[in-house]
Amino acid sequence: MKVILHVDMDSFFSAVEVRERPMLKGLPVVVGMGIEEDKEKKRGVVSTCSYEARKYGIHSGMAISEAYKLCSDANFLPVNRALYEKVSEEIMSFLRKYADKFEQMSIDEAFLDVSTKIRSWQEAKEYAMMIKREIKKKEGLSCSVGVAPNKTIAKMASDFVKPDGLTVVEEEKLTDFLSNLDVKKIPGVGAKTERVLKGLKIEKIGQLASYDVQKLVEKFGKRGYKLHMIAKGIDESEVEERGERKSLSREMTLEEDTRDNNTLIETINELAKDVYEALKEESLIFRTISVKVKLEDFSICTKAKTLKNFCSDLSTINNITKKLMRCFNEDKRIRLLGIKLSNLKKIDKKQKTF
Ligand code: TTP
Ligand code: MG
Repeated sequence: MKVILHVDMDSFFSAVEVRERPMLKGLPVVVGMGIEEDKEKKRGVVSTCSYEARKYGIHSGMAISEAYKLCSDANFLPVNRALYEKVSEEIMSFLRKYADKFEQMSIDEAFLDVSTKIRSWQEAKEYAMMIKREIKKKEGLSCSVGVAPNKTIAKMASDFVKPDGLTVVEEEKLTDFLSNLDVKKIPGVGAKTERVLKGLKIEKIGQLASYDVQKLVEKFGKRGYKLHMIAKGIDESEVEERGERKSLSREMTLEEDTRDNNTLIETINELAKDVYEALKEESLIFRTISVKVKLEDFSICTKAKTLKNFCSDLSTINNITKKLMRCFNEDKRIRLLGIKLSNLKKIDKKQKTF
């Protein structure tokens, strides 16, 4: 049998802050950007908050000023990212030991494929309980765990009971679990998709599962098919360890060797756009840009620039590649152009604020 665990820490940033300051235990705590610079709490955004603060309606992504209106007595703390990253690393390396295959999804969540270690759903439940206990003992933090036959259902299961939850969805109970959940519980279904589905009179996952798949494909393209599969509880994706990427590059061989400036600029613009899209897709930021040129005689030259700060915007990629291009003042015609971004760093995908 296939058994996947999804572990997600509870109110992660604020739980770490509370652990460091036990006096805050049981109180509303809001962690957010821009708090230290702005005593009036007018600017900045909530990164997360304790469950006590959530009772007042405060949530991630909300303006600090709004959170302040909802609960002015809450403890407002600045983001101490280095600390959360250190705690996250400890948790992840601990979790990795308990998995056949391990995949970290963000600063506070991971998938564990534990299939070879488990022979029944009861055993799977006990295994998850042991992991929860160990994290509590080692880190003093609580998490919620979903156990299921695949990744997507495991993720939905960890969200089902929170905080300190444990939800096991056995293979045979998949349909029961899914059918009455709102479609927005499917990972990746945001307000926009939810609205479109509502327009089709689809509100529950059960309705999505029995909807004509062709009509979903007409509306959403390939994604319609994927949504339908997930609604039926099917997800074949594997838990995969993500190796750290060292660089991201795109190259293009020109239709013919040329020195024509317009063609070169057009190509470099296209490459910049491609590499930028890939950077965004993988939630990376960069410090170094290189431009590679292969000449008509197949000789290769590269020029690179390393920036002072990490960067992720298209205009910087465009400006610097153009400047680097000017350094190639050979007479020979150009056969191939390439852009490489390196010195990469991962940012948190679900994080809207830094
Ligand atoms: P989440 O796991 O989404 O939230 P959480 O752990 O705070 O709460 P929950 O108990 O519901 O899991 O995100 C993990 C951390 O990522 C969170 O503690 C703070 C950060 N984060 C942001 O900085 N901005 C955001 O918009 C979100 C959603 C999270
Ligand atoms: Mg979390």
